Amino acid sequence: MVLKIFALFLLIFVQTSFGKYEQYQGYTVYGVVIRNQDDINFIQRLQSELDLDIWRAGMPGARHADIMVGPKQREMFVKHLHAQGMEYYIREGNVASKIKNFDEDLIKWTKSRQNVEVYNKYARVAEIDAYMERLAREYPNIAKVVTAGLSFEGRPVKYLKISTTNFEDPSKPIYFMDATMHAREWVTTPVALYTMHRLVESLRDEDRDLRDNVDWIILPVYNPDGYEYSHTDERMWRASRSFNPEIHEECRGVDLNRNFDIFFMEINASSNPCSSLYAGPYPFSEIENRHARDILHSHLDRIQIYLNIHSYGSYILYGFDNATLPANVAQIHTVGAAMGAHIDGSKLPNMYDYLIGNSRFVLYPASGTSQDYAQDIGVPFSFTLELPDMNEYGFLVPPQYIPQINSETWAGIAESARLASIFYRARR
Ligand SMILES: *[C@@H]1O[C@H](CO)[C@@H](O)[C@H](O)[C@H]1NC(C)=O
Ligand SMILES: CC(=O)N[C@H]1CO[C@H](CO)[C@@H](O)[C@@H]1O
Repeated sequence: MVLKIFALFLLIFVQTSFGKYEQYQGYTVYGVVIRNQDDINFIQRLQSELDLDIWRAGMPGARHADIMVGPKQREMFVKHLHAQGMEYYIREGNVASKIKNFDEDLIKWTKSRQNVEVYNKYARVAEIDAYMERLAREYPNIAKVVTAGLSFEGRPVKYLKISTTNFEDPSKPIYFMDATMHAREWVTTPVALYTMHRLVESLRDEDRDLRDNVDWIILPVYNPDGYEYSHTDERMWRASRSFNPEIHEECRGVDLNRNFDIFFMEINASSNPCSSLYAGPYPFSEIENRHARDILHSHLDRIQIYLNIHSYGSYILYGFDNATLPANVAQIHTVGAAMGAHIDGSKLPNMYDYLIGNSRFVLYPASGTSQDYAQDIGVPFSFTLELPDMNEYGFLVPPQYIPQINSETWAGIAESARLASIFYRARR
């Protein structure tokens, strides 16, 4: 009997772990050389036609596109590329084994080390929340945990407020950053946690101005449902996990970065509930986005920078996606370029330089993004930050690189906070 139950457990275990990789069996990641804007538009059209998963959009002369293609779409995909005369190569022959290797290496790495700090690994939501609670307990005069509300599946969405003056000094600008809006972009959360660490636990003398003169709102896991799901079930999950059987009986989730109330569904988002770019039934249908909207609006008079952290591609992007530049674009570009230069100044050799510019022209047009929404409602500096993939790992950045990405990105964040503070004081 006991043996039977054990065998059953084993069977279930084998089946679920098998299934976890099986869903990516036969999936390939293609590198595609992007020559010009026509190529970008062409890829965008292919994406909606074949429902491709674009990992990186690419940029003429600077970045190839990375596109994940399923076994059923492969033939059509390659045929279209040939017809367009585009050059391509296979970047990842088998996504299933790539993810399996990543998981196995991660387990080995975790076992071989003890007490890895929460900001130096891919921690789960419970451990991340516990870290913020600990900071608030140990540093009650500067750190406070706030629960914005619940996620669709009922997880608390928590963020940390950092202030030496209890958020009561109007002469200070607020820096609002969030991470892991897209579930699979795991490497973004450590950057948010490391920022807390540097400001609260391990402040250096040269950074004292950042804690004394700026208030911080740091939301490390924007989309906890999707993030947990990408750990347990589907590593390449991107969207939220909301479910409405009246819209679709099976497909779940909305692309949170297409669901804000700006240019909603105007520019190349999807109305197909099964697409990973589904914009949702209406703007702000997603509760996680309503939380971020509430944070933005309740501190709008003082939020000077909004930083929406993604992975990957090494880009710093700003609005608007309708091809109109914000009125203060010169200042925005100055801050973005300084951030990029500071990151570049501390990155590893042979890594891409950051590219800085308007999101539509540098990357691709998208509607309903939080970056555009924040800019439009009056946040002076609203950026999308795309972290590096260390040149070849895509979303599967090995944890060994987390400390490097944390420290180089912190250099950029610190600089952007300083510059934005100067502009904030000048505005008053
Ligand atoms: C683009 O959007 C911005 C922000 O809402 C707006 O100010 C601008 O007029 C729009 N441009 C066009 C061409 O519609
Ligand atoms: C820039 C871009 O890709 N635009 C596309 C958006 O979708 C329409 C309709 O599918 C295309 O015609 C555009 O080329």
